[in-house]
Amino acid sequence: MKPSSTTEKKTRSGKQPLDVDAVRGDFPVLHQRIYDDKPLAYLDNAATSQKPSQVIRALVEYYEEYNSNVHRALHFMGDKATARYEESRASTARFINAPGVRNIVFTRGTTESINLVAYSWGRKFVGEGDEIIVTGMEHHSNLVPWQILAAEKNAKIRMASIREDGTLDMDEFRGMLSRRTRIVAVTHMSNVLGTINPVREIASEARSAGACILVDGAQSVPHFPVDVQDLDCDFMAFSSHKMCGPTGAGVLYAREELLEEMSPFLSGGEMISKVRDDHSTWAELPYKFEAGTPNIADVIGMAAAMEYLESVGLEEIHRHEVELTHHAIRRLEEIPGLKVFGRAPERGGAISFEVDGIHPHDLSQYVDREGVAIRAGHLCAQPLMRRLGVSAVSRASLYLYNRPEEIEQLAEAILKAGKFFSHGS
Ligand code: 7TS
Repeated sequence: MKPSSTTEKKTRSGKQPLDVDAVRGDFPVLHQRIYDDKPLAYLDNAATSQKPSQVIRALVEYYEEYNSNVHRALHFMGDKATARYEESRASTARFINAPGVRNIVFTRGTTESINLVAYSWGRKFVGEGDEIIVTGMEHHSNLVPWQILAAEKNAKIRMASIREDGTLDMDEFRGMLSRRTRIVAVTHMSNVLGTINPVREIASEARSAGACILVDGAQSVPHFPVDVQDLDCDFMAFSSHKMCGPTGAGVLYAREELLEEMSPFLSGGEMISKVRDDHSTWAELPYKFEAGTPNIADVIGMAAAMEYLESVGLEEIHRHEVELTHHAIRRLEEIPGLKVFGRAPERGGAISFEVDGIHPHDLSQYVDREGVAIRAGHLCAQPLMRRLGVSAVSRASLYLYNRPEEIEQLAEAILKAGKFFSHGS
């Protein structure tokens, strides 16, 4: 996918700051005004990101020019769809520096990728008395599949604690590792606290204990360079829609030897080699894990999104987000009665907070009327909410196209909400 001329300039510029105006030019949705002519400030990127024209065009092109099923049709459009679908796999492998395309399984997203591992790997390699280590900051999608597996196998979930500053208690985590540990399932970046976990170190500790490691990359892969070989992880799961791509597509990266040993997850067409009357054999990797007609258009759109992010520069995106996050935290903490959760030194742009006397749902509805989109709720992290001593939080989450003006719009809206709710009017 050809980057826009504006982003093309930035790619060559190395360590220059990200040209946010040029980036915003690529996102049609950001230019609208809502309610009473309020500029839209979209600060709900951890839930899902907006899509640039380059991605939207890739989807339209697929449907207008070569919509066909893949790996079967012996005609012009079928060949083109298959070629683009498989090029997308190569782009994905490059994006996370996987050894090759056999390591890349396309799924519907992070949730499906983790379920795939819990079913196909977990049901084979986790048994009675075995242990699965997770952390207290996991999204439900990296906890519930392990709970189901543990209940089925009489295995045990152990949850490593979060310290006061929002970082993982590494000493406790090390103490939990033992010969009974089968897998460590850890988020790379918390969708609540923004904490970036030391995944390379966790992987190396897990490996020394003879355990596997799965990294939930839903909030990391979209925001900074992730190299699965450098991290030395066994599994990495992430979603297209959080990285400027379409919904309904995602990735499971896995080591080849693990994929070889694992049983299929879904079965039927596409994933077989030979089908006899009473048994079947499986297709080569990664097709053994891609039963049925895949989400062709959205996988192609996801690869266009990766190419877009590469053209802007993942380092540049991360630097921009970290700077804006520090600015946002400083600005928000000037607001009386506002408390930000999480103080990890290594962090990204998911900023959760509470405001005295205002329920997070009321706050998010109020700031919405001021044009600001944030999220409120337990953020699919109920165990973490319990540890924070709250039932819900408000969260602003940032991405490459956000600007300080939007932080100001949020701060002003919260101040206005404070006055509104204290007067009870
Ligand atoms: N893991 C993390 C760390 C996440 O933040 C999310 C989604 C998921 C897994 C699940 O991803 P999915 O694409 O399969 O749904 N997080 C959020 C959020 O923070 N607000 O809405 C969705």
